[in-house]
Amino acid sequence: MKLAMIGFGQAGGKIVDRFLEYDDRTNSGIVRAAIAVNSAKADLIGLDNIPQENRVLIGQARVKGHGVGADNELGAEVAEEDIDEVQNAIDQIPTHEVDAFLIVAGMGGGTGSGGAPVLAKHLKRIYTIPVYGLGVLPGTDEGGIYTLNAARSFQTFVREVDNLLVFDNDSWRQTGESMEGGYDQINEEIVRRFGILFGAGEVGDGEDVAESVVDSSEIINTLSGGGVSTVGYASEEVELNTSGGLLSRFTGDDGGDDGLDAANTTNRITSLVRKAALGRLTLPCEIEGTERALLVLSGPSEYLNRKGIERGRKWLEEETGSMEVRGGDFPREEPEVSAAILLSGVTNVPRIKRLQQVAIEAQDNIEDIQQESEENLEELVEDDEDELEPLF
Ligand SMILES: Nc1nc2c(ncn2[C@@H]2O[C@H](COP(=O)(O)OP(=O)(O)OP(=O)(O)O)[C@@H](O)[C@H]2O)c(=O)[nH]1
Ligand SMILES: [Mg+2]
Repeated sequence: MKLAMIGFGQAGGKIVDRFLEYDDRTNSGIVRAAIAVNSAKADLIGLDNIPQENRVLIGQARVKGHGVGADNELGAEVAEEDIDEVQNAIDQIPTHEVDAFLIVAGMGGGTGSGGAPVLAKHLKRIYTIPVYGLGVLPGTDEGGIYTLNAARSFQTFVREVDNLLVFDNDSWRQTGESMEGGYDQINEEIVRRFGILFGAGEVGDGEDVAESVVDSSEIINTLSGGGVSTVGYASEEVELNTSGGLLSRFTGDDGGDDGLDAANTTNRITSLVRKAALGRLTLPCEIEGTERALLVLSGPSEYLNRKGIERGRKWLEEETGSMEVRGGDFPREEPEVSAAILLSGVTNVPRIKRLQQVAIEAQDNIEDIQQESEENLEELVEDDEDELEPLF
């Protein structure tokens, strides 16, 4: 499906920037337009792929391009004050060609955390197409203010969007690696998972269009009804053979008449589906109790058989207890077969329960935290005296 992506704050901007690169590399055609919004000028300048005219600096009058220093109330205020500037950028994109908006933001900082829900509310009022969020939760070691920001923003964001897709940095931290270095890998994981999912509804004309291909309406229906979503993923390599067909390195198949053994293909698909659902999710949770799910099997069409997808789908119905599990394929000439599973409306999420607890407890020591964030802001404005190249 075609998305208008808006990255809010630093994490959001970097991830949308990365989606553009993924789109180019894989020809997936999911990013119809990309916009970055930030209160920090340096973060906007640091982006690689988002067009200059789609980079919107907000809050200039208040924070002079220095960011809001993890104060998400200030983030929300500057977003409200400058919403027209964001809308001006959106006015330049062909929204009639877009299936949905996707607002991407880190929930732990100030700009994205405060601003993303404000933008979601604004877009919902103006447009009829769905507005989805992709919210990134901070690592638990980032400190109290980040956790508190996430706890508060999460509640607002999930209420304002049609569905909130979540990625939890905390469960993706690489041991022994700095978070900054780790972000590169994490962002790659984010774009791969969500890219395959949204890309499934975007099979081009010349491509192999089977009956069971997933289309955008199935993605939209799975996301409709709201709540929080998480994505599971697993893949297996397959080898290209010299005659242009493909051979599996698992089956050892010699490429007889139809190339592959159907029973073997079915078994491989069902085990991939299990791996995807029971392995690490973008937001770890119990899959039982999920309201709706979508299974996307992608890879060369000779590896995708309907029986395998059907079995995987049934298995997901049993595991989740959901009566609404969709499934289909996404033919792609890549040397791998992958299963991506969207679990929408998940109910049993330990991380979110903890965040809600934090939000409640924080009412008690709110003043300390406000103090901390004011100091952060002062520091930021003080040490950034050297002028940056003007961007606008
Ligand atoms: N996955 C991922 N998470 C990131 C990245 N950069 C930052 N984060 C996370 O996002 C949170 C918010 O950070 P930023 O996006 O820098 O904050 P901001 O929205 O720019 O807000 P301010 O800097 O306070 O104005 C952090 O606490 C991190 O958890 C990134 O590149 N990838
Ligand atoms: Mg920032």
